[in-house]
Amino acid sequence: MVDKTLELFDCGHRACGGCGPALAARLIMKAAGTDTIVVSATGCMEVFSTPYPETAWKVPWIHSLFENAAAVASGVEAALKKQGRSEKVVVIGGDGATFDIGMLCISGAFERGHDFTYICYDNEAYMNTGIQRSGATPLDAHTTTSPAGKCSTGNRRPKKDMPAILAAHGAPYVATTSIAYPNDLMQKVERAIETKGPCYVQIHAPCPTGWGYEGDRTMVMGKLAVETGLFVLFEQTDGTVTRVKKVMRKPVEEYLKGQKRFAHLFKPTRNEAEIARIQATADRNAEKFGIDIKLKKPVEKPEG
Ligand SMILES: Cc1ncc(C[n+]2csc(CCOP(=O)(O)OP(=O)(O)O)c2C)c(N)n1
Ligand code: SF4
Ligand SMILES: [Mg+2]
Repeated sequence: MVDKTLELFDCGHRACGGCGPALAARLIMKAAGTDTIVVSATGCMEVFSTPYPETAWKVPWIHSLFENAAAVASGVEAALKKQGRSEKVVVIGGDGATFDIGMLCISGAFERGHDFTYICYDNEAYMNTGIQRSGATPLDAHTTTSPAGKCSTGNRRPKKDMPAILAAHGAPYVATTSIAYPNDLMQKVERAIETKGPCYVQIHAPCPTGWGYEGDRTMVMGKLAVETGLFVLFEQTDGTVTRVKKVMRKPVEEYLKGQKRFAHLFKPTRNEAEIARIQATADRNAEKFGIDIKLKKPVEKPEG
């Protein structure tokens, strides 16, 4: 059992106030423990946590390129195996590193069956280089490469289903979680690390700077993504969904209207059609994973 009181991702890093990925790093390390080697892809987390010659990481940590963290981790894992060592390898990459540029290396590593845990902190765009869209950017979000304006309502494509892609590689454990549910996050990271073989955990990690909200609302944003059904928390073992977080669903509007990246859906006029498309995404998620809490109908008493 890992000692979760230890802070292996220390204070003093340079993330923005209210940074979801910074909280993700802290919780990941609480769950992973001291016997861990971290491989970190280029991105916000790597940049804000290791301004040379300082580091916030209290475990061995290696920086890979933007695109090859899974290949570097494969080599580290193979070397540890050869030396008969027991440290666990944890790869951490942003959504750009994971959904887009690192896909080839991730696919290869999962197919070869390396024993590591790949964690994607999903802040839904390339934040470190100025908020460009990625394969994880949701429908209609404004980014600098999917600008909303006269001719566009923002990002035209739905979010890529990365957990399904890695489950299709035969990953023994695939899970989604959120920084807004710290115990859920730590349990899933621990389970992934304990499971032999290549495992995947996707952490929804709101970014106040890229999404356009005040940093003290990060937990609220994380919770609303789950409560609206736009980000489903589930666990999948050997290809079968074994656990989902059920919710009393709220309309997607409650999540969208608090973020500047969706402001064009409400001003100067409400864009009912696009809000309905996003609601339909949440409805499909709810149907697919059965997340809706169904209240029992009150028993009608006979009159008289
Ligand atoms: C081959 C290559 N292309 C582009 C870059 C520039 N680059 C560095 S970080 C980054 C964005 C990272 O996005 P993501 O993985 O989502 O992490 P985030 O910054 O959002 O935390 C980019 C494009 C790079 N370092 N290497
Ligand atoms: S831009 Fe977003 S992800 Fe990057 S440090 Fe700031 S809050 Fe964190
Ligand atoms: Mg990102």
